[in-house]
Amino acid sequence: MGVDGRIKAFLTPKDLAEALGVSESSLKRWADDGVIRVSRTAGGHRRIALADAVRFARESGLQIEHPAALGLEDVLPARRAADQPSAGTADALYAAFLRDDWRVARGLIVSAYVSGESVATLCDGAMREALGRAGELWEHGSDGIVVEHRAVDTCLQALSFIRSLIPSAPATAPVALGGAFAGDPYVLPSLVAAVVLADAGFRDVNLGPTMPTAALLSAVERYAPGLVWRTVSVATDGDTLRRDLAALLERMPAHGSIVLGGRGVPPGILQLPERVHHLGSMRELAGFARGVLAMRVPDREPPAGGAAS
Ligand code: B12
Repeated sequence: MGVDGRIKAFLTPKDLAEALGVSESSLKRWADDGVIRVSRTAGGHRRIALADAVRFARESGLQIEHPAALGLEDVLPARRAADQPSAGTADALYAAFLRDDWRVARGLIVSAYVSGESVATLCDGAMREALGRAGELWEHGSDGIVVEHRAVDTCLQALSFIRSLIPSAPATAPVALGGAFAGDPYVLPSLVAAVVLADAGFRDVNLGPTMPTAALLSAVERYAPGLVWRTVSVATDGDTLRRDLAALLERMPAHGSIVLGGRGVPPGILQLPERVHHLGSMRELAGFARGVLAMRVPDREPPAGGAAS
């Protein structure tokens, strides 16, 4: 993922205390009180998984002041004055895209997440806006296309890194799987949906861009998902879309839902089958996912073949 090998998968209480600028004794107390999840080494020393440390920072509102203590200095670099989000994260991100300062751009996205912003808000907001501005450059020449492609790659790196910071859902959690409509080359919407759903507590299976109906049906058989997402970023006619959704519904486990979204969904699409929901944003997806999980009676057995994250 372009991140060097110094990132620490497990931290000592001292590392985390230093990163957060708090005392080691406070940190050990929080660990012993169960506020931070810890494991013990064979010798009885406390160890904190990086994902649990980041979750604690997000939930407590404590800032990671010294990322180097976690080995994250490459991902959360010190920002230059011009990159401070005073002018707004979207402006700073767009400026970093323009000069292909991918470290700063990746740092802005990862920092916003680590500081407590949700993946959905980040993607519907700053990331979408900055990409939208980069997307207007292609008409003005080849350099614009270079900026756009580099910006997408930087977002992929940042999202993959954020995904690695999300603790794995338990084997009893339902699977969410999905991908983009056949012929749709856009990679980010499906990845964002996967990260949003992983963050909500699903086991995510992202099948990426241009996913034909037949292949998605095989995946539904294999993973028995509780939720399927379909991203549609290129103009697609309503009848083709409805046929795809009807075929998927036939193979879905009982009570499973399908969510549909993206700029290529025909405006005002009607007559969607029951259990198919057209959502307008990643924030709506996050809310829908939380609702599904809250209503769910937990499985006694993990679904067969569910090999997700
Ligand atoms: C990156 C990009 C590309 C890249 C994609 C690279 C890749 N492999 O992914 C490439 C180079 C392939 C590309 C090609 C083209 N592109 Co283009 N592209 C973009 C750009 C800059 C970003 C798109 C993106 O990934 N955004 C990030 C995602 C996460 O955001 P989003 O798509 O807006 O989705 C949000 C919501 O719709 C929703 N959502 C999306 N999916 C889903 C799914 C679910 C389930 C839910 C709940 C929500 C949801 O949540 C998201 C976050 O808020 C946009 C700019 C823009 N304003 O969108 C132009 C843009 C979409 N492209 C455009 C154009 C014109 C093209 C080309 C025709 C250019 C050309 N002449 O070659 C081709 C067409 C390709 C094709 N086959 O259709 C136009 C479309 C104009 C229009 N009215 O349709 C745009 C708007 C740029 C512009 N202003 O001109 N593009």
